[in-house]
Amino acid sequence: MVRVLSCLQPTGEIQLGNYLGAIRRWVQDQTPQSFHGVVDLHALTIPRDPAVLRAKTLETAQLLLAAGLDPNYTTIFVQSHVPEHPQMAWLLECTASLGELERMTQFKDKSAKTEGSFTSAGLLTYPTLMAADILLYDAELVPVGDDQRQHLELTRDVAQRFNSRYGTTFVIPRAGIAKVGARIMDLQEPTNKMSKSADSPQGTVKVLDEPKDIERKIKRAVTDTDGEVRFDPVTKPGVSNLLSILAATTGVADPASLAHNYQQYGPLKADTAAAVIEFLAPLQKRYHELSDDPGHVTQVLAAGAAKARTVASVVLARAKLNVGLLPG
Ligand code: ATP
Ligand code: LTN
Repeated sequence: MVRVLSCLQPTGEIQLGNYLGAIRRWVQDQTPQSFHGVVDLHALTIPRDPAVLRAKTLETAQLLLAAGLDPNYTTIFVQSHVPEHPQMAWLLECTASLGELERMTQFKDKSAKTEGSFTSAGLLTYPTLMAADILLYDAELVPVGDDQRQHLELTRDVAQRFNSRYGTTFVIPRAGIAKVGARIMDLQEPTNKMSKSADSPQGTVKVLDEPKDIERKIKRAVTDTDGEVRFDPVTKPGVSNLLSILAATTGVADPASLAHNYQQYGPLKADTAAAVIEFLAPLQKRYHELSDDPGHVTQVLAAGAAKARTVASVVLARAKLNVGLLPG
């Protein structure tokens, strides 16, 4: 059984891209070797309202349960409940180079957005905390969306460097990126990825959106003026995004193969909206059922943190010993 780990940030309401690119596959492939975290420490790279962060952390965990992660198999935990994460992150911060971290596109994009105001040091060191999340669990496979490819490469490089400096310590993980749905784009700006923290309410389908809102957002999605339905993400990003969403929500392996069913954009949008609504309905129903029992998720997270620590503490002890820290 392959050890799997992947996480998501409690930075907003989960959107369709998170679900199609990541969470759905966590659910399909879950085994007793699966670990999934709500990474609240990562969310602190930008100042947040404390009450909102706390609420979003719980809501995110609840959504993972509603999506079908079963705590009888999968370990679901909150990152800050497992103190091994920031400890390991320091060892990895001292293994990554400044240049490597400065070259991360996520750092460049996000620091450009905050330029002139406050840019936290955590935004730069974010990828070493992410590497700690992964390496602490001896994870072999990390199922993520396409935007995380570069962070996974960095994790591998840092793990290999640590192993060659201090002797074999870490398992070298690989990224698992979906063939369809790995990069869902914003409906209003289809050259940007859909993101839960972007300020684009009409371009983002939240997984808990009402059917009428989903329909409106998809029907108003930006396309182009040439009128031909064709899968070509470079010259026709909007139309290709709709075809990708339709393929991913109806279990079709090749979005290009759907294009010939449509002569106009209207029917493509209508079918895509219907497919998304149907696809999200079971998750929405379970989410509302779970909301009636908020104590349940708290219990799941307490048990998850305890289980996560049994694994993470062993790997952290191994890394501390190898790097030369005196056992306490
Ligand atoms: P933020 O906007 O705060 O950066 P996000 O919406 O990008 O958040 P994360 O919590 O950072 O989401 O990511 C959780 C998982 O969802 C990751 O594996 C990420 O690759 C995946 N993911 C995020 N956006 C998309 C998208 N548009 N298409 C496919 N996968 C995505
Ligand atoms: N950086 C990721 C979230 C994340 C993650 C991880 C993903 C933090 N730690 C460990 C996989 C494994 C993001 O921004 N989507």
